[in-house]
Amino acid sequence: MNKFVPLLALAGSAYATSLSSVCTSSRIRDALPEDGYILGVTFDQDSVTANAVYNSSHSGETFFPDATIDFCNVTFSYTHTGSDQSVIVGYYMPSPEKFQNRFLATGGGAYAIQSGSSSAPGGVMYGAVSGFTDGGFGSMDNDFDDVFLLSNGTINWPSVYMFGYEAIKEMTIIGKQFTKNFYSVSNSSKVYSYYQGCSEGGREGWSQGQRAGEEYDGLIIGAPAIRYGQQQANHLYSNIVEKTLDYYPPPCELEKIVNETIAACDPLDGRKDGVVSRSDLCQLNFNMTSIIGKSYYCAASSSSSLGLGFGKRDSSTESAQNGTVSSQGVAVAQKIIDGLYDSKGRRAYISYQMGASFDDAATSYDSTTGEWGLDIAGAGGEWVARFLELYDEDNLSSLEGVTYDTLVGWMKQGMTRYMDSLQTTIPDLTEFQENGGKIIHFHGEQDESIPTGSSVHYYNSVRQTMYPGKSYNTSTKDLQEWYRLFLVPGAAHCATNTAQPNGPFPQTNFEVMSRWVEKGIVPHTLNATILQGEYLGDNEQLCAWPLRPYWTHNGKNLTCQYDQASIDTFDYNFDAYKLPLY
Ligand SMILES: *[C@@H]1O[C@H](CO)[C@@H](O)[C@H](O)[C@H]1NC(C)=O
Ligand SMILES: *[C@@H]1O[C@H](CO)[C@@H](O)[C@H](O)[C@H]1NC(C)=O
Ligand SMILES: *[C@@H]1O[C@H](CO)[C@@H](O)[C@H](O)[C@H]1NC(C)=O
Ligand SMILES: *[C@@H]1O[C@H](CO)[C@@H](O)[C@H](O)[C@H]1NC(C)=O
Ligand SMILES: *[C@@H]1O[C@H](CO)[C@@H](O)[C@H](O)[C@H]1NC(C)=O
Ligand SMILES: *[C@@H]1O[C@H](CO)[C@@H](O)[C@H](O)[C@H]1NC(C)=O
Ligand SMILES: *[C@@H]1O[C@H](CO)[C@@H](O)[C@H](O)[C@H]1NC(C)=O
Ligand SMILES: *[C@@H]1O[C@H](CO)[C@@H](O)[C@H](O)[C@H]1NC(C)=O
Ligand SMILES: *[C@@H]1O[C@H](CO)[C@@H](O)[C@H](O)[C@H]1NC(C)=O
Ligand SMILES: *[C@@H]1O[C@H](CO)[C@@H](O)[C@H](O)[C@H]1NC(C)=O
Ligand SMILES: *[C@@H]1O[C@H](CO)[C@@H](O)[C@H](O)[C@H]1NC(C)=O
Ligand SMILES: [Ca+2]
Repeated sequence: MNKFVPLLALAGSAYATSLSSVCTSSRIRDALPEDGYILGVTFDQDSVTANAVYNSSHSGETFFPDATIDFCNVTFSYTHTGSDQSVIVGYYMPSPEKFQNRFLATGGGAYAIQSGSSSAPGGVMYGAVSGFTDGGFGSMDNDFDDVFLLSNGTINWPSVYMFGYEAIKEMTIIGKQFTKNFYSVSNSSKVYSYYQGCSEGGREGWSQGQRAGEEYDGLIIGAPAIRYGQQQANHLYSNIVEKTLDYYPPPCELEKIVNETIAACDPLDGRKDGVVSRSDLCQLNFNMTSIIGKSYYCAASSSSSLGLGFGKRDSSTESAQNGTVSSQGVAVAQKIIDGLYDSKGRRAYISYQMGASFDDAATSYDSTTGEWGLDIAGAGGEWVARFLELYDEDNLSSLEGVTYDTLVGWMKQGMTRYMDSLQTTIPDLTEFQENGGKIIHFHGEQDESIPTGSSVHYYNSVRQTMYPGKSYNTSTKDLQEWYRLFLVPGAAHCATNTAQPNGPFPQTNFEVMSRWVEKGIVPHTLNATILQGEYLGDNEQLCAWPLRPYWTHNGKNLTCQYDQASIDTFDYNFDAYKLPLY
């Protein structure tokens, strides 16, 4: 063995040389696909940038394990004939020695179409070229909502379709050929093609599965912001509940309701670990009215939160809150959990699972009156003001006159206007499936921004559309051959949950997916890791829907059980619409 040591050492320095020698703009220009490789697309040779990046360290990430990586950072732009909008794409290229014939497309969050610098490392560390795009929005710093209106009343429709699905599709088609050229992979050799993203990034993943099925071998989709017309407006539902019931709970009261719900429902899954792994059993067995009268206290604090998703607040300062949970507070919480019905009692949408935090319901304190009042959730407010009413505004100024029926109307308007761009619920994935593609779809069971049931409902829509006439169990079995859904116990929106720190998170999805696609190793359960708290680093497996987790032997033994009553709590009849809501 000894004689190989110098060779390995040599390889180490030769390796650094090889990355810098290939990471040049002239080599990048030579590797660009030819103009017209996609009809109407012309590359701007002068736009090419390339720089080698060494020892780039990433730790504490949710979607990939810790890693230190080297890569060639490439950007270039292209135009569509007849349009002067140039589109910038970015690719992180692993050094040739580390390249594993893989390409990974990545997406964004909220109204950002990309989160390249935080998502792309998750491919590079597995030997994949990782790509992202600015969508043609002017720069990587511009989001979709910055360019959506040409002026009040005038929609920039090309930006809608680019955000909807087109930009990522082009970035992938270009990126796959560019990858082959860059590493001199013969055209007949396979470069495995993947997508990974969460929230808006999850919606973008579905946009690809639904409309570019032949381009991908594997899609890793987290908590997707699909059913966009409903999803975005739904951020206003909690505020409309407060307004309708005329009660604006102090945030501490809602936090207490959440804490008590977690405490009561934690053991229902057979393991007392502070994690509500069975929000379905919580819904079936726990009545929040039992919280009425419990005292709460929160010290004065200043807080700020930012996230991948929607519905997060700006920083704020809150005074100390001290009181007892009121019947009105519980009524607001219960009505939020119930989800949106119109005035005729027909279901229009769904809500978060019990135990999730009530972010959309946050109220604001008026120091002159000493009372808590309405604080319109920005994500919902912007959706209605900008994308429905077409004003260049970030928010609604009031909810005056707004009822549950108004909200249903907004949902219908959004769904109809953006049915072929943003709605992203086409349930026929035949092309993707026939191409041999695999899907890992996951969703935090305590997501506070995109209802967990939204993913379950789409899974069922695909099952019923792809396997009509087959029984529930048979169609589920057939679907699971290539598309598997995993609910993540206790997890928040595309993130771990500080209120339930012992919950697992599926951090190694790329590894699991590449083993499924390239080696046929089926993820019967999904690999996950506890990423905080006293069990940090512990491994845990997640059950594949419709099986539900349950612990036996004093919480030591995980079983994935079939429980009809639990499954039924995730079954929705959206009878407020005449059209099917997929
Ligand atoms: C990267 O880190 C390794 C180990 O710390 C070091 O030997 C190497 O010189 C670094 N490379 C560069 C280009 O900084
Ligand atoms: C990659 O290149 C772009 C364009 O030059 C630059 O803005 C970005 O900071 C670079 N990223 C890294 C990690 O070097
Ligand atoms: C767009 O509409 C908003 C809200 O009415 C108004 O404040 C703004 O001045 C308008 N912008 C332009 C360019 O007319
Ligand atoms: C590979 O395919 C691309 C796109 O069709 C083409 O431009 C290129 O010439 C091909 N390369 C080889 C070596 O055949
Ligand atoms: C809720 O529980 C958390 C611990 O998870 C604690 O920090 C917080 O103070 C509790 N809030 C209330 C209102 O009791
Ligand atoms: C909870 O209990 C209250 C009071 O007993 C009752 O009115 C209500 O219907 C119950 N709610 C549910 C969801 O069972
Ligand atoms: C909260 O209010 C109750 C009753 O008004 C009082 O007894 C208690 O000391 C207060 N707690 C704090 C921490 O202020
Ligand atoms: C949206 O506007 C309303 C009414 O002015 C306000 O209460 C709320 O704080 C605003 N939300 C954001 C995120 O700016
Ligand atoms: C469906 O499969 C589950 C086990 O996965 C079984 O418990 C259940 O009885 C089956 N249902 C029917 C209708 O066969
Ligand atoms: C599963 O996760 C553990 C950490 O919890 C990790 O060490 C292991 O490599 C992962 N396995 C796969 C196949 O990704
Ligand atoms: C866990 O369950 C399996 C069968 O499901 C059994 O073989 C194993 O012994 C159990 N482990 C413990 C610790 O009881
Ligand atoms: Ca538990």
